[in-house]
Amino acid sequence: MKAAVLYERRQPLIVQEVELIDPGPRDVLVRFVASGVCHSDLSHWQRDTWSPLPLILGHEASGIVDQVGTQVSRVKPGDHVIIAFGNKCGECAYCRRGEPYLCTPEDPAKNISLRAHARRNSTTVYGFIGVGSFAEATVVPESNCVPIATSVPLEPACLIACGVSTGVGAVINVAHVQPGSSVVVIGAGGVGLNVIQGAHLAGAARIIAVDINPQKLDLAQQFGATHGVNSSADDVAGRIRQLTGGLGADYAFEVIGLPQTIRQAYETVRKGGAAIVVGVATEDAAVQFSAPDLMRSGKRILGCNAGGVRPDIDFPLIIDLWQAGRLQIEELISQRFALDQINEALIALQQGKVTRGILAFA
Ligand code: CND
Ligand code: ZN
Repeated sequence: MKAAVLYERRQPLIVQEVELIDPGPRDVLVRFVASGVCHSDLSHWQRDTWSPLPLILGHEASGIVDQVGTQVSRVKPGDHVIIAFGNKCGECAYCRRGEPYLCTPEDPAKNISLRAHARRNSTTVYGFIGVGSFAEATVVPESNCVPIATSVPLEPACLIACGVSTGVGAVINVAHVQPGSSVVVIGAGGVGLNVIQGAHLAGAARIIAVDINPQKLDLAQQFGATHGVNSSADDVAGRIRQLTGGLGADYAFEVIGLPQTIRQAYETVRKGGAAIVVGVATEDAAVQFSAPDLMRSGKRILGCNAGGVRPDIDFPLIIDLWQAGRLQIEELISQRFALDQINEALIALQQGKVTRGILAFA
């Protein structure tokens, strides 16, 4: 199959033939229909991170089951699926307590980020968080496949695997945003817009988008933001205080991954409010808080890994909301690229030129 392989960080991905591993007894071979291009892919291209090389990036994907291992029972060839990224072993303490987004396989050899995904000649090629969707196909454990009805448009459904579920999940599962509350969303990109539509869905009265790109602030309003603050021109803290009756917001979501904007989220919430860290910062990033201020203010700082999403429960729920017209998903896609154009797609994301770009394989 054709795949875009990352050999050296910050250098162009190379689109070439690789050989996928054969599916094991509980694995599924899925042919991709679409893959979103998320900032996490861009970060693993640009930053020196934990992910092993050579690597096929891409983790936000939908497709059609092509082959199944001998012990697979939850899907069959021809089924439409959204692929959940990361480990979903079903057996560790976290999976057993219903927190699959924290899955930590007891046997490190079962970590799907580190297992062989494909081969080129004799070189092992890895698949990003087990998915590797900048390619024509993948092999994943059946527990990573969420089957969906054939009536659901499969191409936009790819965005449910990360951007939509992370954003909506951050609001519903992690922060538990209450009706009538005030919500700040710092970073109105592919994930941030889904925090905004999640907050709208949860009945937030004020949804204040903060971004340095005025076009993203316009988009934010289309997805439910009631106000926009251009942080390269406006006094963010002052403007948010003014919009929230002087107290600060009930919730502030950081959806960029920078220490200074994580700090800004903490500062913009009222006493007792919650700052939710969705953005992925560099591995060495640190943010300072005054310990007594944290204690006295009763503020909460919440980590948000994959939106606290349980794919088997939350993907179908998101599809129902989308089909009922309560979530916009097609509207997130501003540009389609072919696999050969993957480097252009990453650069368009880096330059802020897309709402969400997708690779379309059909
Ligand atoms: P995308 O690039 O689409 O959006 C980022 C937005 O932030 C853009 O609109 C930028 O204009 C804006 N921005 C950049 N710098 C600033 C700044 N200093 N102040 C204000 N706004 C700024 O990225 P994305 O939405 O795909 O991803 C956003 C983050 O979410 C990124 O860190 C990604 O790795 C992370 C993420 C986390 C998770 C999770 O599980 N927690 C899942 N997926 C992605
Ligand atoms: Zn992502």
